[in-house]
Amino acid sequence: MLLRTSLTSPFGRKARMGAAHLGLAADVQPVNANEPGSTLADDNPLGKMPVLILDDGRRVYDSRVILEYFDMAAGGGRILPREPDARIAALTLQALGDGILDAGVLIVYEGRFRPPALRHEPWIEQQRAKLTRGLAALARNPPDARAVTVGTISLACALGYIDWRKQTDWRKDYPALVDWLAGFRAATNAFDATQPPPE
Ligand SMILES: N[C@@H](CCC(=O)N[C@@H](CS)C(=O)NCC(=O)O)C(=O)O
Repeated sequence: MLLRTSLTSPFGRKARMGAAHLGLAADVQPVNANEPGSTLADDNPLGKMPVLILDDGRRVYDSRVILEYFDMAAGGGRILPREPDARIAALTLQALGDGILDAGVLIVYEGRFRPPALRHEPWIEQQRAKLTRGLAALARNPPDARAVTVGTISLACALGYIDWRKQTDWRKDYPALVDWLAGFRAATNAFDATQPPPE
């Protein structure tokens, strides 16, 4: 299988982390998201990474569906619990982690793609508020760090991305999440195995 993603994409990291945790990393070869002569939109009309390209040519996106695919490939019930309450909790946590990431990515894109004269600070603040409200809610009630699920994978990717982009000093503001990440890294080597390369 090919995983079309940059190594710095936090959503791509979700997929890489899932593969690493499930022992599938050797079967999943990351390929550059933006190869010359072929755009991401050839594989995903939304033009977003990651895209998983199966051996039979099928394209699987987005990161949530890729994680579900990996879970099935690894026998099922591994990172996507089968028990209904645990499953909904994991999926809801994933939605929160992904939403924090969406807000963080949109803040970056505001600076990258919008001319300075057109930047709208209140809109950036609105995204930042989603990010900090999300982290604050998680710090008040941290999930079980030992349960490696689509939800905790997404949260770990969100914390790693905010570390990299320095969008908020979450280590100072939310010490419960520092402990949480230490617990998650003790539960799986997938976080350390998927660190993005230095820029
Ligand atoms: N919901 C998607 C989000 C993917 C996403 O936003 N990826 C970013 C890179 S981190 C991207 O490809 N952005 C390009 C764009 O939005 O045009 C997923 O979970 O895979």
